[in-house]
Amino acid sequence: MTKERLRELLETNVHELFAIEIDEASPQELFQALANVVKQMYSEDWRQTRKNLLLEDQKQAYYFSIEFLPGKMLKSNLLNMQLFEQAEAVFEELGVSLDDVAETEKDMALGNGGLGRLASCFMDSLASLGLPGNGNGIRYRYGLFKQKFIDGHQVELPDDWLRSGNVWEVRKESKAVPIRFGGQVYLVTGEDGKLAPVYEGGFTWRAVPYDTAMVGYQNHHLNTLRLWSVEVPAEDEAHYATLESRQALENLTAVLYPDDSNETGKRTRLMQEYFFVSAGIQSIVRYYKKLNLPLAMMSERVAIHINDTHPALCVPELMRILVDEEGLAWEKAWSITVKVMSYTNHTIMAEALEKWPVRMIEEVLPRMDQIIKEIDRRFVETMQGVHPQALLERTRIIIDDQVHMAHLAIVGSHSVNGVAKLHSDLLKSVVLHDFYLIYPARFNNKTNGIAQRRWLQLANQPLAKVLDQSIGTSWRNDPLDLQLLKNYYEDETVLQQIADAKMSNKRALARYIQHTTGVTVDPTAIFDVQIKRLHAYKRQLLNLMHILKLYFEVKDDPTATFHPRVFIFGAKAAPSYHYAKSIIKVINEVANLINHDESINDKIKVVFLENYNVSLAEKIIPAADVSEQISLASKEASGTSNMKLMLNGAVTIATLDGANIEIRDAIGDENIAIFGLTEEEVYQYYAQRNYSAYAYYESDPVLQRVVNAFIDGTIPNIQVEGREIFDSLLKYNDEYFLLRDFHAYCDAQHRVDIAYQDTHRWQKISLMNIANAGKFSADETVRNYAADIWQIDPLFAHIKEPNAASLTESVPPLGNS
Ligand code: 26Q
Repeated sequence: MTKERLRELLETNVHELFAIEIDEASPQELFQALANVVKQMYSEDWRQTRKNLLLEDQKQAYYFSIEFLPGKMLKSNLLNMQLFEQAEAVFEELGVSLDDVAETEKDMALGNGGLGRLASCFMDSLASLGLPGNGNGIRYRYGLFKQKFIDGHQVELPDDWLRSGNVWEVRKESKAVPIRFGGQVYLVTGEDGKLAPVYEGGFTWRAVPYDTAMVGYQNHHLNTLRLWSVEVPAEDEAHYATLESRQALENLTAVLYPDDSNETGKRTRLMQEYFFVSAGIQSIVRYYKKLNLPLAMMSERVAIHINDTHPALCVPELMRILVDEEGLAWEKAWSITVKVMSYTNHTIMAEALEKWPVRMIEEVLPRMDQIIKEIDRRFVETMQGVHPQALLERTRIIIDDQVHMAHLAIVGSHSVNGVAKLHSDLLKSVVLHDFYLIYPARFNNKTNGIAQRRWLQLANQPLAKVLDQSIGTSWRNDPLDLQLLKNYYEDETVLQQIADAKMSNKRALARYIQHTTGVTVDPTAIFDVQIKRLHAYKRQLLNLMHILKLYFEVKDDPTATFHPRVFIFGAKAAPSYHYAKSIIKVINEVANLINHDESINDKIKVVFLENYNVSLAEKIIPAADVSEQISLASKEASGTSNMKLMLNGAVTIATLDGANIEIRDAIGDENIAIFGLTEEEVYQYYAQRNYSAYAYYESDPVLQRVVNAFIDGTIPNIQVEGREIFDSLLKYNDEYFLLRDFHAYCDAQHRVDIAYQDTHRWQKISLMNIANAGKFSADETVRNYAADIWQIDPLFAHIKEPNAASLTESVPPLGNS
């Protein structure tokens, strides 16, 4: 595609869409028009990929996730379709920048954080590896709330992301399916002697899919992300004549639940879970039946992945379809189900483990209730005598009138994985130990990874250019080739070029900070970044306590010699998470205090950027010098911002938690600042119950001054929040061991400061981080899921020259074969 041709297509689209001249088009209109061109251009490949999958009899994976967080898609699609440079050139002619045009796209923010973003990184990798793998989720009318700060407090505003339409999606009216809720179910014996369910009452809503193409990286392979939206059933319009009845229906897919840690037990949430699970499974079974293969072979064509427990109803729903609708015997259906399903656990935090009251499931999903009870009964029955009764009482699915969704997912899957080595080990030894005794072979690890294309090629073009010029461009296809950068460990020119790229990114972020917050920051200061959801266990408060310590140091001695730092936070708190919101308020007030204190002389700046999301991450990460990964050891399942920041040359300060451990192993102790309690030490405290926060407080005057600052008036406007934090640390004995780790943390921060002041040394550490980040590519992770769990192959893997692009021409149209 030449620049000229692209411009022609763009002009035609501007004319057709808006009836104006191209030079009259606003960036927003240019975005719409270009996205349209892109869509027209990939539609042929998209269709062809689907045909080829059928022709090649390929097994496909379906990733069921209640969250997807793709962010903006224009640049990624341009890159993957080899149109990026041409688009840049066309816009240059028009006197606008591609960045300004791309910026007008709304973020698709249908997720809370790590879990949703991981799902989208996996979608990117699946397509880029040419693997047949599709997403299945919910098309929320409103994405994750937009965060504003008013007087330092978090305020939530709706994210009306669909207001001006969504160019990427295609509504598939003809693929709609009915979803049944409520009422009663009786089993009656039919003429064939089989039990069949008879439904009474209840209501049936319609699930309509919206498909979005997931474009592979320069390989003409396109998968589908299918998101379901609720609608009034066509034949039932009359029943939904009133505003109220329509409202109730529309509420189902209206909002994403904004809590990423607390099991809230909300009816609508349960209905959402069933809604996208049932719709997805119905559409998979419908597709499978078109293949004219026996149902018993389903696991040779279909792999269904349960991303955390939210889609765990996949297990009973597939059973329902196989038994009730397809007439299979229970045992046969069960054997198929277990072979098809696999499950990933993303958390060990007890409060995030989903449980639903049996009563609620009975009422909302009566047939699911019966099937879950039968699964539970048979589980206990088959294990009786094989395993101790006490073990079965702990592992069964229904305990104390609650359905344990993780238990359902594990019993119904052939694979259970954690998301980093430590996390997977803890699943086996602690959290799911009982299940490990029953099903040791099911347990495995798949360490998370990130989309290197989005997080380096697109987000950090200055660095990408340096890499191209030094190690060549092979890293763009194979992230492991970033290793080649090690050859430049002593190369002053390359080291300086990397540092220059960082500086230009820091300048850009400094402008953004100035523009959005009014705070002036100096790009020669250390940019110290903590970006993630606000959670007590992630310990943003520990970061703040170190900031206060530095503040007092400068107050006491204006000649303090540490290098100036800008502390940058990005974090949303769940609207119902009171304590997390208090921490936001206090960080904002500390920022106010320090940023306006002239005696600090710009040695410290604190910036809390509003509305952290994928697009903001793309601005912050390339500009980061220091990456804060300071969760209490054992609590962060993996973390993924740790990987993104490393890939962009930031130096990590970290506890030995989640994937930080594997990052340390990859780069060596000399290139990371590790501190704090280990997971074993944390568990020892739990066992011995001998932690006393007060003892640390009492014996350490520096710590005392920092902790007192929350209640002694040092920080203005935080009477209530300051007291809450103070009490959490002392009265409630500091659940996440901040006081215990405080000194070690400050010491690690000091080591970082010393290293930074030795510019040459810092540059080398930064280079080593980039060079070793390839290991954490989602491509690698997805390859492992594909090989070990899903058993899927790339399209055309069996053909020697895997060039799908040239092959597509010679494939006969469907129906001719
Ligand atoms: C559960 C029940 C009811 C309502 C909400 C929830 C809920 C929703 C979202 C529970 C958890 C989540 C999200 C969890 C999550 O994002 N976990 C993160 O997953 C990342 C990808 O594996 C890891 O890197 C992070 O360590 C982990 O915290």
